[in-house]
This record gives sequence, structure tokens and C-alpha cells, in this order.
Amino acid sequence: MTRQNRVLAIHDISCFGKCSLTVALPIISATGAECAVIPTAVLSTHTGGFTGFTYRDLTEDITSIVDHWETLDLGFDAIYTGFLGSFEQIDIISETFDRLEGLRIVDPVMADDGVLYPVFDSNFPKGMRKLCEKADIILPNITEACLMLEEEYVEGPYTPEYIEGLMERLSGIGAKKVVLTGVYFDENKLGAATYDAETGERSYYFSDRVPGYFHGTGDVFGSAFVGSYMNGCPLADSVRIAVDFTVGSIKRTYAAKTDVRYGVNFEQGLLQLIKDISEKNESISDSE
Ligand code: PXL
Repeated sequence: MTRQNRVLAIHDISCFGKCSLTVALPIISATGAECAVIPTAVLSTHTGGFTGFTYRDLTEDITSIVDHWETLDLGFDAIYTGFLGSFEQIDIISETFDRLEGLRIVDPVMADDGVLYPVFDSNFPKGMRKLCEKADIILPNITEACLMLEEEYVEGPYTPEYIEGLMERLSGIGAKKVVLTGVYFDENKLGAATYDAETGERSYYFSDRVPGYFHGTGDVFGSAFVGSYMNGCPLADSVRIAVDFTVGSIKRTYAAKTDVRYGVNFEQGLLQLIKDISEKNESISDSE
């Protein structure tokens, strides 16, 4: 039995609408890793498509939680951050990286489809870039990548040259491992690419594109990636497993014609996720 990994997920809790912590906690736990949390804010719903949502900022609590944990000498194997609400929160999380040990996995959640989420001002990508400087692995989509690099957003289909250049420039920010989502070379397939600046290794993984925009899928992908990677799957396999899990969740939601603001049906894919991770781990131990 391998040692259970302990992951710290730092995201908001959107009480309804399946994203951030309501996605990270069940998915990471299901993969067999322990998942501790720091909620950065409590919202009645996420901000994508709902109006009138409540927002209780918990910035002040983050430092007190970490102060307490320091007295307990807790160690984490990974710290996974997602949606953060302000520059102040970014600074506090950056300090938290120095105070708590753990592989730093940053999803710079702030934009999609060429557009910064309306809740952020135009300087926000500079703050996220600073957090990515301290990360070990970053998980941006192409819009977030362009914003952090201060490059104009380009619509796809993309070329391998463009994607690889983008990932190399992203690794120049700091994180040596880059996972780029929203990659496509033709209209039928959509997926993700990886780049490890230390080994020079690159990988791509695509699946069928399901038409439409589904809320929370970045967090579903990120959480499944973290769960797979922290359970010993290599970078490229973790991305493959996370893409399959995300696409399965989207397909179930599409078939059920659920309101896309309500998030995707990831719950019914958890068993397959666990199977995919164990299968990969068995193939690794068979080859050793
Ligand atoms: O899924 C990303 C996310 C997380 N948390 C909140 C959001 C969003 C995206 O809109 O609004 C509060």
C-alpha cells in the first residue's frame, strides 16, 4: 500500500454550481489522496452566468489557518490553488507557499475564450503571473497563458509550433512543468498539452469536442490531474486521465441537457477515474 498523499486545495466555495472546492474535495478524495482545504471565499453560486450571488471574503482567515497549522507542523505533498479573488489573496497564498511545504500546483483561473472573467480587473493577470513564478506545475488555458505572457489572444485551430512556443514561454515564468488546456489542431478534437522544461518532454492528448461551454470543467480537469499525479501517474498520463474524466463528465451533462451553469456530472465518472489511475499504477509496477 503506497503512503497516502496529503493535498491542500486552496479555492473558494461556490455553494451551488459545482466548481472550485465542491469539485476539488470530492475528486481528490476519491483518488485516494487526503484533501485538506482552505476556503478563500464563500459564494452562493459561482460568478459565471448567475446574477445576484453572495460573496463573503475569507482573506483574513487564510493567515490564521496557516498560523494554526504551523503550530501543528503539518506537511503537505501538494498545494493546489485555483480561483483567487484579489491581489491580496494572491500575496497571502504566495506567502503560504513559503510557510507550508508541498509541490505547488497553480491553476491561474481568471479567463476563458479570450476574455478575462468580468470580476477581475485588467491588472489581475500580473498577480497570477507572480504566483505562477513560484509554482512547480501550472495549469493555464490558452487565454490565461496569453494574458500572463502579455501576448494577444489567438483563436484556434493552433499549430504544434505555436503551442510549443507558448509552453516554452510559460515555463520561462518559473514553473518547470506546464499543462496547457484548450488545445486544438482541428475543430473536432480538443485536449491538452504538456511540457517539462527540465527534460524537454512534450505530450498531447485529445478527445472529441462536445459543442457548448460547460461551467467548472477547468476545476474538474485540474482536480483529476492533481489526484492522478499525486497518486504516482506521470505528467502525460495524468493529463490523459484528467481529459477523459472531464470529457466523460461533459458528455453525461450534454446528454442530460442540464443547465450548463449547474456544472458537469463528474460524480458518475469517479469510479472510472479510480480505475484509470490504478490501471496506470499497475502498469508502472509491472514494468519495474
Ligand atoms: O471554475 C472557476 C471558478 C471558481 N470559482 C468561482 C468562479 C469561477 C469561474 O467563473 O466564478 C467563484
